[in-house]
Amino acid sequence: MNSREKVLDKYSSKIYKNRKEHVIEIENGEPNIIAADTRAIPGILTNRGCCYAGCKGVVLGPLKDVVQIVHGPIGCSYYTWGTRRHKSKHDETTKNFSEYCFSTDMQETDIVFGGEKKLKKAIKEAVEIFNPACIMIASTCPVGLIGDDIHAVAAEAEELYGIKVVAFSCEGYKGVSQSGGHHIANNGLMKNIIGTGDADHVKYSINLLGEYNIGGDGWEIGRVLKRIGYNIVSVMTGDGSYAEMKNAHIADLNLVQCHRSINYIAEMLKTKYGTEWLKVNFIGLEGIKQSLRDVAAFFNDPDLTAKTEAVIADEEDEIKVTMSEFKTKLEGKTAAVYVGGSRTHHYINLLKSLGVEVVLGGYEFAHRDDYEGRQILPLKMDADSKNIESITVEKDPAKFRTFHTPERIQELKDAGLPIESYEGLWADISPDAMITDDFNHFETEEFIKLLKPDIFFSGIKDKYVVQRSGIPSRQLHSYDYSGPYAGFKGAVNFARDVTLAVNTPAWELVQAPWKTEPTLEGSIGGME
Ligand code: CFM
Ligand code: HCA
Repeated sequence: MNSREKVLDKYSSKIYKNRKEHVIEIENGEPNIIAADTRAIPGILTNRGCCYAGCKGVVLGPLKDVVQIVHGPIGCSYYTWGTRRHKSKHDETTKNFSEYCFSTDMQETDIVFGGEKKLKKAIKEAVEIFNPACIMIASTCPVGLIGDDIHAVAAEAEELYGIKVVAFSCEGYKGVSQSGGHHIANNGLMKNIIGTGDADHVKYSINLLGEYNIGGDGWEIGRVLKRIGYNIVSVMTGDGSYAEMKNAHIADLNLVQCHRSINYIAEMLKTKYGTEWLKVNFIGLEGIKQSLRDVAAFFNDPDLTAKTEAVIADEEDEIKVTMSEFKTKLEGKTAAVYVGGSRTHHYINLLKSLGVEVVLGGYEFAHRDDYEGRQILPLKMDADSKNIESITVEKDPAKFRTFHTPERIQELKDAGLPIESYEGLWADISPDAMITDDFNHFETEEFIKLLKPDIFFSGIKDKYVVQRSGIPSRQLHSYDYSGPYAGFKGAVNFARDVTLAVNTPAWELVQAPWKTEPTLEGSIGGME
């Protein structure tokens, strides 16, 4: 039996039937079909989050000048209070409410008698104390169950206070993971905020989409882009703001880092305002250099192109020696990489450049296109995906503006520019890697025993499970309070943290429980 069969063999036939579609081997780089974006098996200890986490926690959360009121129990509010490390700073013109946690703190009585009154009161209080230009309301599970009309409350408050108030029905139970929440957030931002500003167009202007400034990533990417001469209109949504986002429609080009969470806005901006989008990856030197060159190729201005090459040479020169020193300490190591919906792929080139091979990997909630590439879209919708609203937008004749003619865009696409396209994980993962979609704790432990990676990159939910088996873990969600990891300087931080982790002698002293005690045998998934 190979490793895949050994792990799947422990499942009852019902669970086996489900999981065998999600656990696959890459055979000599051949593209494989994988089951993704389907329901997790109840009780299986998935690492996924919920729809509310994807909407409020991920996409809306970093909008610093917005008072974001969670309508629900305090636990849900607390969960999205700073834990994701999306850093932000205020400036002379933009307020920053990120340090606060706004919640209606629903109690049993609100569930029985309805929570709308409490929500109205919370909005009033927020307006009186903070005077924000925009309030967002995010629902949690009980709100959907009892039927509070948060959209009516938002409309009434907008009228009453003369500010923007937008409600998001992102109850945790909607969809199969946080991915549905990304989509709901994208729809709400597009319908209510993007395009409502009146700023004038500036030269070489871009929006940075799907960059959430975890550990300061967005700041490092922004530093390099500004050095070259680009004007960043808005970042969605890391250190982002309502004030900036209103004007996102004026940019010449959209750069998309995490396509999983924001491809909907990228597509809608193209349809409504004519803005093309380009897939970028600012993680890892190969990724950064390629992305900067692609952006320069899009603008095709000799000065910008020359500046791009000069900045690349200068930034690379600064980190070259340090990176190669770290490489000598990492060369030949193997890694497991399991993150949400796009980072696993984004980090492969950085790890490869340090001589580290990914032998085990996957995503929590990616869709098939994140594994196989965007060309496989559209995918057949199932009942769960149909439950998430998909909106269509129309061309806005007054604001529609294209940077290039359709013929020129076709030429650029033919020349290999990733305009409106992205490759999947298959394009870069090692030809012998083992892949698990919606990985669970059982599979994590089993594959660790079988494949013994030197380091495991994932999140807080399995970090200590991994470390108990004597393998160092680095969190690729929060960066374990380090970072930035993006950009040239970020690559050095990453290489340093990984080198320290892998070469710490303490890990050799940890005895994995299964090395000293018999482990429980049996099948997972109950009786047949
Ligand atoms: Fe995009 Fe993200 Fe990710 Fe994601 Fe996330 Fe995140 Fe992530 Mo945690 S938006 S899909 S929902 S890159 S919060 S910043 S680290 S799981 S891989
Ligand atoms: C989320 C947020 C999360 C969790 C990270 C983790 C993040 O899914 O709600 O499990 O360690 O990046 O903060 O993905």
